[in-house]
Amino acid sequence: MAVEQVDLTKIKPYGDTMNDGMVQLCFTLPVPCEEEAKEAAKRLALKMGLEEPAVTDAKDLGVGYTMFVMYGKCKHTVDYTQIEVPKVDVEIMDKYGVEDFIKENIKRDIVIVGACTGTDAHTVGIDAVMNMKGYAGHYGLERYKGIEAHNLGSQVPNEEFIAKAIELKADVLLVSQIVTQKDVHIQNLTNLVELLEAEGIRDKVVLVCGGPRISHELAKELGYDAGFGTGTYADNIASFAVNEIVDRGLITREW
Ligand code: B12
Repeated sequence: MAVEQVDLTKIKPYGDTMNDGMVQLCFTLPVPCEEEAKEAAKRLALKMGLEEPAVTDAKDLGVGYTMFVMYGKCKHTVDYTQIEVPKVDVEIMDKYGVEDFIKENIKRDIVIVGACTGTDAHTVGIDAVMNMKGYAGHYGLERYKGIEAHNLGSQVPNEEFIAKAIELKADVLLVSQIVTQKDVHIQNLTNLVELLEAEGIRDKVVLVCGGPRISHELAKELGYDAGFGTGTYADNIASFAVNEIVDRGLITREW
């Protein structure tokens, strides 16, 4: 079978055949589950740019709401060759590489303090990158020689987080934000930067945030040194942090 050539200047979703544009989409409408609701869902999908929209599932949510699963053909394309995404630009080292780097270039233990802050109760993400056992075969920061890692858990108010960072003389602060409803993560992340600035310690720490809706671009916009999304391992964070400590001349702690 001949492999079809992809035109990277005009990519669209692939379902069964190249460029068929097939997508699956899920949304809820605030109307009871009846034929008119299905028709409304189709019209909405058409307005979104889906051709031949089909309702493949409509579930009555019981309180005058209906959830739809739709199929349709996307008529739009994207020029892949024009896409540039800002990413953390550092060579990723594994645990042993980071440990050697610390020994050779920093020559002291570094202190990393992490938490899921604000009202956010999701501990799994910060645990995955910090806990001894790690995540998906990658050990967490607690296991690294040369790193003193403190995981404060979840729902940690920014003030408490900063107080702990000062007490422990942290080199690196890790902030996890999972819930993004009504942009609560933006407000919380911004508030932390303001508080760090008010304490006069923003420039003395490496400040990193992460979570499934965090990108490096967003993190930079909010005043962080780096941001990481899904699929992050301790390796990524540690590689960035130790390089940043050296590049910014933070080897000798100033506080
Ligand atoms: C488990 C879970 C819960 C558990 C959390 C238990 C716990 N101890 O953590 C409980 C039941 C408490 C919960 C509650 C809620 N949840 Co919840 N939850 C989930 C769920 C199913 C899994 C999250 C998870 O553990 N992922 C696994 C980890 C490993 O992935 P991760 O968090 O992305 O972390 C990785 C990266 O993002 C990154 N990373 C994460 N943190 C950091 C930090 C740094 C510094 C760095 C560098 C990297 C990094 O590295 C990690 C490893 O690769 C998700 C849905 C889903 N499937 O993702 C919903 C989800 C996150 N929850 C959601 C919601 C809405 C809620 C509630 C508001 C529901 C409600 N109405 O009550 C509450 C909020 C409570 C609160 N105050 O925070 C939404 C969030 C939507 C949004 N974007 O805002 C999700 C996406 C579900 C959904 N589709 O609606 N939840």
